[in-house]
Amino acid sequence: MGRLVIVSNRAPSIDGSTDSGGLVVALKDALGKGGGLWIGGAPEQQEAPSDSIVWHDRRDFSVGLVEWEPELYRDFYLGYCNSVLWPAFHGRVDLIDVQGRYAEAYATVNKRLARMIAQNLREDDQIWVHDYQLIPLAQELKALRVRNRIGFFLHVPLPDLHTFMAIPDWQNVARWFSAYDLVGFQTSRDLRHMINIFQHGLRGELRANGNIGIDGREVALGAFPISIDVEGFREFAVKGAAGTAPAPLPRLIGVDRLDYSKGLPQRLAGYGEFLEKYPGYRSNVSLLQIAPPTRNSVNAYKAIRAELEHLAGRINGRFGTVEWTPVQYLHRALTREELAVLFRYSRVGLVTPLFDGMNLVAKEYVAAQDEDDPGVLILSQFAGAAEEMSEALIVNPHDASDIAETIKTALDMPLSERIERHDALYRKLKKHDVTYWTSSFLKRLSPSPVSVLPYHRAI
Ligand code: ADQ
Repeated sequence: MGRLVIVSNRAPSIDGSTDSGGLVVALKDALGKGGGLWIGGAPEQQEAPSDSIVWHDRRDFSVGLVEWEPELYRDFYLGYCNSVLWPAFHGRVDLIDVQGRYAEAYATVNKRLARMIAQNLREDDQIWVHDYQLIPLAQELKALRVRNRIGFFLHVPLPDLHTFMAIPDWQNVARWFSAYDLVGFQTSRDLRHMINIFQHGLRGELRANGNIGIDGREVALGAFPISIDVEGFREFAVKGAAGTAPAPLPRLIGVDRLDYSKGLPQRLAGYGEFLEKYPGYRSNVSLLQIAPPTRNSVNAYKAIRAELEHLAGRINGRFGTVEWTPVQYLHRALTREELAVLFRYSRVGLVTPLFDGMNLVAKEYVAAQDEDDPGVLILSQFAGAAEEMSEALIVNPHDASDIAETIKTALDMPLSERIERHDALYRKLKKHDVTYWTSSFLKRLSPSPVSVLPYHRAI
């Protein structure tokens, strides 16, 4: 069997120091077999950008770092990726910012990256490309006559056809997807959207086996819901809680990157309505919202931060007392160990995105609970996680009254029902952890067919 070659916008650490995140843990085993490679952007500028990969050999696999000129990277990452594709894929077409140089930078980065990757491939390597920053990579690799199997996984949601059509040159974007051998999505919702986009945009023909025929070749498609390292995260929670005191009041917790797709203002509005409607809970419950900033220089992100701070201040001003602060708001990242304990000691997990590929916080919250006294997960119907986690309390994140009533239901829920719901959620989670995700994707990607054409190393 050939090597596994992972390609993502960001590479993992070259010394393994930040491996505790699910993806690296999950892929380590597959990468370890036969000297796998993980190619991605350097975490910070180290050397002058060049058109070759700088290799670092870890014990388990090799990390290949690439660097870009800062201006090019800005137009690629903050520009096309996060001011065109991210808003479009999250249904916020009003936030799409179309600038010619953004699309150019996106094309340039993917083309140059393909050239660098091609120089390092062996004939039987399998390539697994991750996420919306790198959609054109297969097309670019194939243009260099790379014949390896190439799979793609989209971590974010894929919108419906009409939303997708708001992307300038959307048929071209659809064509990039069609160059892969396998395209994986978080949910069957996204998978249906892809089929529809292929059928209407590229005259794709759905085959009996679920694949799509486009331009004389077949693309395999599938839903592969991503998950977490359930055991690892649970262990953090159990160990951490042993040396930490529980929260003084029943606590609601929200943990999200500060992003407009996460529904944070709507969540606070729901919590405000809950306190308004049920005064008996005032001084008897608290909300901890942890939201580290991302993509600070994009205007839409500055706006969401200002809005959230304003809303939290308003709720605290309206309901707070000298002894009690209704909303505690932390604007920074915490370690996974710290998060796990906070989840375990929170009676309610609030996960209410307006649109989300999966949402790993929902899974982390469930994994961290004490099975004898578990908290309750409130989950948006628009998070990919809602497809699997039906025993959570499912809400419409746009409806403040729904959120308010559901918070009350969660806080009042008897222990027996909490245990029953948690048990069902946890059992599914344990079975479908991140290792299951990796292996089911890779199983679909292999077996790599014997190359029909002789392999040419691209120069
Ligand atoms: P994200 O949009 O980043 O990921 P999510 O799935 O919730 O969303 O993952 C966030 C991760 O960051 C979680 O592991 C969470 O614990 C961590 N995190 C959040 N706030 C933190 C904080 N303050 N301190 C430390 N850690 C924090 C994208 C897609 C999702 C998809 C994932 C994985 O948008 O829909 O689920 O990729 O495919």
